[in-house]
Amino acid sequence: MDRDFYNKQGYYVAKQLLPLASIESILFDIERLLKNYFQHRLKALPEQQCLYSFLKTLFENDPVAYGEFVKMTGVISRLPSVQLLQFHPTLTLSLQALNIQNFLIPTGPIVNIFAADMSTKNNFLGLEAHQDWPSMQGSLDAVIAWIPLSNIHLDTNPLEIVPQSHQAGLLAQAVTSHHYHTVDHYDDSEFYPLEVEMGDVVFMSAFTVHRTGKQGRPDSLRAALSFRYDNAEDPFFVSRLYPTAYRRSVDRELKAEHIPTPEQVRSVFI
Ligand SMILES: O=C(O)CCC(=O)C(=O)O
Repeated sequence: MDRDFYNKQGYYVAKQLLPLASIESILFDIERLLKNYFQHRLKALPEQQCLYSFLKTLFENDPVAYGEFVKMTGVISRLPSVQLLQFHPTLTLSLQALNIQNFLIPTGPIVNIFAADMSTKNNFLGLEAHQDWPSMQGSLDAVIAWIPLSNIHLDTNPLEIVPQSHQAGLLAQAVTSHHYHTVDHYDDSEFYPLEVEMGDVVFMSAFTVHRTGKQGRPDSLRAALSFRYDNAEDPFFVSRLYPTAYRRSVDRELKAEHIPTPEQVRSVFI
């Protein structure tokens, strides 16, 4: 970790910080989730059994199921392998190098999966330029660890950041379809795309402006996780009693009527 670079530029790319086995086990778990859902919906499996092929076949054969899965990528953040990675020693040591000895987690991991040939005109799956701080509102030195789950090139929707943009502090943002985006602060030439490989970690300030690059080649898929950490020792954070913009809520409405039936419940206890 080069703390001076991070402080000045608002980001730092740590090469090969995480073991590939951890990333591979996450991919395996995501594929398993998708495979089960896929089989349930289409009653068959695609020829090639990989994340891209599950998603592409769903996209082409059952757009409703595809849309449901895309909306539900949050389920991935509930995987133990994903949750565990958040506390990997090399990540916590890097946080210490950024002067975060004790942290709080404002929200669970965020998952972003994009495939250029599965985006529609009205449905670019990536995120427009934004800062993460408004969706956290925690410590001033909050850190984002962005973790590629695939090798990401310039033409596979890379993460694009604006170096030094954290120094501008909180920028005006608009809210569109549940996401923030910064309004007209930077033009395209100021965004810097990051080419990264599995095992690399991009650390960035919660104030660093970033977005998903729109350059996506067909037949490719890129996936990434984003972990967020607040510094529990930041006086600005402590004095406000450790706030987070994320809310926990329980849906008290039953999601469907008349299920599960008593027979369905009994069937799992045979
Ligand atoms: O993965 C990406 O392209 C963008 C992720 C992002 O902006 C976020 O999680 O805040």
